[in-house]
Amino acid sequence: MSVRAGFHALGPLAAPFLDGGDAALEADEPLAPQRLRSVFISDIHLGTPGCQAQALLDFLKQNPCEQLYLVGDVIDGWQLRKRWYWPQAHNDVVQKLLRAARKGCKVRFVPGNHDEFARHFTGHHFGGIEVLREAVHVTADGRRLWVIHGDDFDGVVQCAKWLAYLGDSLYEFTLRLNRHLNHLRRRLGLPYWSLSAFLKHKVKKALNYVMDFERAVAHEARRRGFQGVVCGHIHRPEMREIEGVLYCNDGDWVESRSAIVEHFDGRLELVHLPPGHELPRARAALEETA
Ligand SMILES: [Mn+2]
Repeated sequence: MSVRAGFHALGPLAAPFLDGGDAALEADEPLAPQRLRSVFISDIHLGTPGCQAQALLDFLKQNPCEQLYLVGDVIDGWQLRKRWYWPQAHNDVVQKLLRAARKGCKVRFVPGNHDEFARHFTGHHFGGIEVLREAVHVTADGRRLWVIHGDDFDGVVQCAKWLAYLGDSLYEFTLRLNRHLNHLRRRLGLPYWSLSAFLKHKVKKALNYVMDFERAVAHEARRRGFQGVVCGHIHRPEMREIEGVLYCNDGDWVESRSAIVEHFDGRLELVHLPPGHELPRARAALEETA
């Protein structure tokens, strides 16, 4: 199946990718000088009312970069399948990303669980955007960062403590098992095992859960020989050292409006969109966006 045929098979989901030029956008946008070496963003959830597309457009406009990583859950295929929601601002985000790629920004897309349909296109390019199952980023000061969405850890986090006793090979096996289980669930028409729903029902345990997720991701990054990891998925922006590994979570564009950025000297920073941006009126469908 060709890539284009594959996209047609996706039906309306593929529409924004197949749209033509964005002449209107280009006309009033002079090319700004690059301020950053790299930008990492994730959990945008285009296709849901909770997505803060306009805020993201402002951020992208203010922060041109050489390398842009889209760390998953960019488009919320799960929600779009339930209910179609695609305002102009969401289209503008897609066009903005395509335009950045066309203008020489190296854009890499690591799909998450909400846009896992794109995982079928791993290794392909779309308008200059490369789709990868996971990525490795080398900072200007030579550090190797593992770039993943993070949903592979959903199934192991609860078991992380006793898995640590049982050794890494079993741990890795459980990671793979989680991938296959969710693949199977999709084929059976069952919803993805939702982390946010889980968090809401176990509020008291939520903080522990986040810490377990962070530890599990950092542990695996270190085991694989990386100096750091950039992920998303749990909508908790964070940058701190865990077990000697730099754990970076770029947050989301539903609530925290945050990103991980790399300056030209290799310095990494967690940034939030400054206040002064209107919150969207529609705050529904915030659930199931983890
Ligand atoms: Mn996710």
